[in-house]
Amino acid sequence: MLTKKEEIKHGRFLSMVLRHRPEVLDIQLDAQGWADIKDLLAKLKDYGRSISRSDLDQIVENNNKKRYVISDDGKRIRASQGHSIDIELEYAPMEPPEMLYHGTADRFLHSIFKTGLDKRKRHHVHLSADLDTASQVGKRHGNLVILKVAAAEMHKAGHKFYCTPNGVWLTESVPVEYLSN
Ligand code: HQG
Repeated sequence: MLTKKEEIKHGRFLSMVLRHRPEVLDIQLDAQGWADIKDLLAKLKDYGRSISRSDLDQIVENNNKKRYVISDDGKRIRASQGHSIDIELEYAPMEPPEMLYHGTADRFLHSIFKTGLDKRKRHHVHLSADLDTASQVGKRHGNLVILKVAAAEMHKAGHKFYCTPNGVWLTESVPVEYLSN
């Protein structure tokens, strides 16, 4: 069993590898972002960060945002969202709720209300279904501001939305006219 602290430490490293820099461990992700678990565990060992399969299951299960999923056959793992590398998560488009929220920092507002929300380094703009989550996300950046996104209206106008297994809503960008605070 890993301690909570070890879980978080290994989880952070896993996020870095599965979302941004698989080359650090010399692992291959497939086109949908999946890594072979046996290979991953072997490469972690070579890297000096050896964990067992049950440690990995513990990290996946206990992760505070359920950031990773294991495939149904138990052989592969991927991050559910948040990638900067070029992979295709292949979520089916879904109808969003009337309103979604985006937590950000006040210093970004000027720019956001000029050009809308864009995905920056990630693949999508991340939106939350509830205010609580949006405030956690936004506080990471500074003085919290929560923006409302008229998601149903955007959807009607043809914008696609995706919902990850851990409940994060994704979309390509949010034009200014759908934003309010
Ligand atoms: C801002 C974490 C200026 C945007 C969280 C945000 C989330 C603009 C920042 C997930 C802008 C990007 C994603 C514009 C967007 N002008 N600033 N036009 N458009 N921005 O971290 O949404 O822990 O890439 O408001 O919990 O904060 O990684 O995105 O403040 O779920 O699993 O640019 O990351 O999850 O920041 O967070 P981020 P985010 P993990």
